[in-house]
Amino acid sequence: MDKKIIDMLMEDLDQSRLEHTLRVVEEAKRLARRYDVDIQKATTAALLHDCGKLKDNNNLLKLADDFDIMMTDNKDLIHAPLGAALAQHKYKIEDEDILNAIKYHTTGRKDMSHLEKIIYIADYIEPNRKFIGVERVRRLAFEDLDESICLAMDQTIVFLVKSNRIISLDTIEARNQLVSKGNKGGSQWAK
Ligand code: DGI
Ligand code: FE
Ligand code: FE
Repeated sequence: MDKKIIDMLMEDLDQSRLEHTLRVVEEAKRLARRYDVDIQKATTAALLHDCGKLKDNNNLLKLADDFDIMMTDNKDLIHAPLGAALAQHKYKIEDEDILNAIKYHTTGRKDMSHLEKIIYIADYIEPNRKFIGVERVRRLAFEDLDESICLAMDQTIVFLVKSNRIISLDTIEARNQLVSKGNKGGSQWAK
């Protein structure tokens, strides 16, 4: 089944996106082992998490329209709900947890399942990610999953503020829920 998915992904994604995907799969498997999540589900979700990042941009916009995906001003976010729609209709995935892990992998959301959390953080920490602060999130991911997500979200929010971009309400709600449960996130940064 993984082989079939990879063959299909080779048609839709460019080479660097496919390589990123395979790194996210390895990271997701390690996290699944650590947190007792079904390895096959984690593999499938990781394989498909960016399946909406089509190399053909025209096709992406047309498909988003076909699936009635809300066109925000924000191109970065479309690939996640589009990916979930493609996973369901093209890759024939029925498992809701896998579909949600794909749908929310960029923004997160409140009440994330373990699988959703693992995919979110695997995407953030895969070995080629170089942004400032990633090392600490990488370490935390295997010690305290919620804390690693809280920190990743705070870093993403700061990045979005600095680049004058819209912040998804799902990210804000997820981050607020984690803080209300006692996670420290970016409050640990040097003042
Ligand atoms: O698809 P990937 O590059 O592997 O990673 P991703 O799905 O996490 O997407 C990362 C991009 O999405 C990055 O440019 C930051 C952006 N992003 C994440 N959360 C938000 C966001 N962009 C906006 N506008 N709003 C968000 O809440
Ligand atoms: Fe993505
Ligand atoms: Fe990704």
